[in-house]
Parts: sequence; structure tokens; C-alpha cells
Amino acid sequence: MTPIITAFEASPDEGQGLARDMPVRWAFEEVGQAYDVRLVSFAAMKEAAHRARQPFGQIPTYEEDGLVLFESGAIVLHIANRRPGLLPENADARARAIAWMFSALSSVEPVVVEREIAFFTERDKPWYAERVPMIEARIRARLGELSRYLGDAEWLDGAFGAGDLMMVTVLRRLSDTDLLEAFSNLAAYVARGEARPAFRRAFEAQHRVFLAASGKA
Ligand code: GTB
Repeated sequence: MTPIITAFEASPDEGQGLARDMPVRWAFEEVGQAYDVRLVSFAAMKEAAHRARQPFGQIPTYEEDGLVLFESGAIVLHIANRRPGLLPENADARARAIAWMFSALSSVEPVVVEREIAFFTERDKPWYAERVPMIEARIRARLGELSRYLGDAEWLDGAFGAGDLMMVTVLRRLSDTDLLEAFSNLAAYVARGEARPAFRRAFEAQHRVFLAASGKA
């Protein structure tokens, strides 16, 4: 069976590829696995049928031969485990690549998402103007640490892998800010990820959904 994932019927990012179906699509493309997409509305995501697949009423989900998964990181790891291309054969290198996936999602993403949550839920509050510089300082601190680690390397641990896929995905969420500008190696790292043919194919696929939804296709 061809795996089926869910994605926004109408993504709030308007085709920028910032929603979490993007790393899943990218992973499929990197390993050469065909996939189908079921588009869901915000209302449908909150219905029992979808919550049975994703308890929090979110996208993405993954279904294949009776296996149902949620959490984009877990889905990318599953895809990477099934086919070569995203995780090294060597057990230690494989463990390190998985550690970078966790790092992207649990050490870098929280500060990045905090900024978005504050914008969407607190920007009309009196404390918002004071809070933003504090959040941005935390993001800069994390980016500085990551930038120092990456140095002049192309990817985080040798060849491109699942850790880079998740880290580039997280860093792309800063694309509407100037926060990456001070870290030229990270900006170049993101650009390298975005230049990969598999990324381009994934991006175009989700962008076509936006074009169709907005009547521009
Ligand atoms: N930890 C889960 C995972 O990694 O799979 C988180 C899933 C998640 O946050 N899903 C979001 C969702 O379904 C979409 S990706 N939200 C709907 C809801 O909770 O009701 C997050 C996202 C949304 C929008 C933008 N954007 O517009 O730029 C970027 C990222």
C-alpha cells in the first residue's frame, strides 16, 4: 500500500511549506518513496475520525498497511528506517543522526515556536513588546550554539541525513525574521537544504495545494 499522509486543505502559511507535512513529504522524496496525501480542513482535524489517528487533532498523520502514526519526527524516522538515504548504516552514526532529529525538535524548535505562539496569542497584550526581545534572545543563544557546532561543515554529521532534514525544517520557521542573518553558516545551511532536489519536489507538491485552494492553479 502507498502510504497516505494528511496535510492542511488550506495551510495558514499560504504555500511557504512551513507546516509539518513538509518534513514528511521531504523525507519521502529523499528516499524515493511514493505517497498519497489526504487534505483535511480545520474542522475535520477536530473530528473523532481524525483524532483516532492524531489525538491532538493536528496534521500530519501517516497510514500504511494498518500502521497509523502521528508526530512528524516519528513519521520521518519511520520513513528513514524503511528505506536507505536518510540514516547511515553504521550503528553509531545512525544513533547520532537520530540524536540530531531529537535536538532539532526538542532543543531548537521550542524557542522558535515560542515566538510564533507569542505573536498569535499575545500580541495584543501589554507585555508583548517586552516579551519579544526576551524570546528573540533565547533564539539567538540557541542559534549561536548551533552555528558554533556546525562551523564550516556542510551538514551536522557527515553526509546529509534525517537530522539535517529536521534541523533545516525547524530553522525555516525563522524565514520571516532576520534572526538567521547574524549566523551566515546557518543561513547557508538552510539554503543548501532548500536547494536539494527532494526538498524542491516536496515544496512544489505542497505549494500546488495552496495554488489549487486559492484558485491560482
Ligand atoms: N508535534 C506535532 C508534530 O510534529 O507532528 C505537531 C503537529 C502540529 O503542530 N500540527 C499543526 C496543526 O495541525 C500544523 S504544523 N495545527 C492545527 C491545530 O493544532 O489545530 C504547525 C504550523 C502551522 C502553521 C504554520 N504556518 O502558518 O506558518 C507553520 C507551522
